[in-house]
Amino acid sequence: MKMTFRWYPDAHAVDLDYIRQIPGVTGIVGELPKPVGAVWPLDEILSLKRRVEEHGLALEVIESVKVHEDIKLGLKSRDTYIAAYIETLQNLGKAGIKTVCYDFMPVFDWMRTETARRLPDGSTTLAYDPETISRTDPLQADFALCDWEAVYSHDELARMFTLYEEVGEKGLWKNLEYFLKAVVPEAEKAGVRMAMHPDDPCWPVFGLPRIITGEKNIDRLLAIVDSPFNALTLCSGSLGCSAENDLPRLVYKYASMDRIAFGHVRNIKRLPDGGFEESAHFSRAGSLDVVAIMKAYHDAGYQGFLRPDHGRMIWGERGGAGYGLYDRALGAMYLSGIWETLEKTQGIR
Ligand code: DNO
Repeated sequence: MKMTFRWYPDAHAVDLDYIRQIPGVTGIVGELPKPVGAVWPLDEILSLKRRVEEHGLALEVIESVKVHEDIKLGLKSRDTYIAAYIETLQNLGKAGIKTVCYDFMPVFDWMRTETARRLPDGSTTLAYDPETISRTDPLQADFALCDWEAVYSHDELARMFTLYEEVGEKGLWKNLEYFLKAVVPEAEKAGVRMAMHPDDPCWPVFGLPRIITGEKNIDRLLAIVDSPFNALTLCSGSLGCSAENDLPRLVYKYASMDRIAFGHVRNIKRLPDGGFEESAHFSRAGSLDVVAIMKAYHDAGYQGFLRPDHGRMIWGERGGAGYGLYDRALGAMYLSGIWETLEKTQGIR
């Protein structure tokens, strides 16, 4: 297992030198702030890599290369965007990047209704309230409610909602298959593992289809192209929104098959109304058994990348929702501590 940390090169950027001071973290999960669908030029990738390396860290994973909506919708223009995607993967491969995280969620990426819910200990966290979602019209929404980039105009959004109605779940699977069959063989040649991030939360939101939601569908995804280059970013918090997803079992199953290239490990607290809030990584703080999840990675002999996931805002820190330094650093230490314990107590009775 190689411990990494997500870093955004933007206004909320956490200082790379601070990340380097977190024991056990050696790698950065980075990205270029490019418009969706644009080719990432090799020189810009190389300069990002250099910037990270100048701080004593390695650029290990790219999170993420977003998939253009026309690909997910299966529009004619998709072939142009697929060609651009492949070119980006080739450039990443040339720069020595081995893993790319991506997702196939229509329109929105991860969705929350609050970015600063106060917890009893005074920290604030991200939360999802199903009632807020059910009374929100996404076309009229106050987008501050949702943590996604409001990159679309009202008219574009309305158009996409209509198109997705026609596409439905069935069409989305077909479009995913088309994408993977075109991209995975090229990713393989470029030496880059495609690591699909599950839908977050793992159910349809605002009536838009979502398909990477649990074991049956993950099996189906992996069968589309049966290759270690068609792999997963196994995100415990996203799949953990549903109690039906038994995380330690899923981690063990897919890691043993060598189909996890990247792991996001965090905890969430499922609430009785079907919503959830993001808790500290510590098992007792939420609904997931983080020790059992780490043990599953360990017992399956996991060699890939792992990162702590969203953090709460603690100690008065201000920063990008879920992506401050302090609580994620605590998460990294907690995960590394569990890992070290697993390593050192192997065989000890
Ligand atoms: C949220 C992240 C996601 C992830 C994308 C991958 O915190 O895990 O935004 O990066 O879904 O494309």
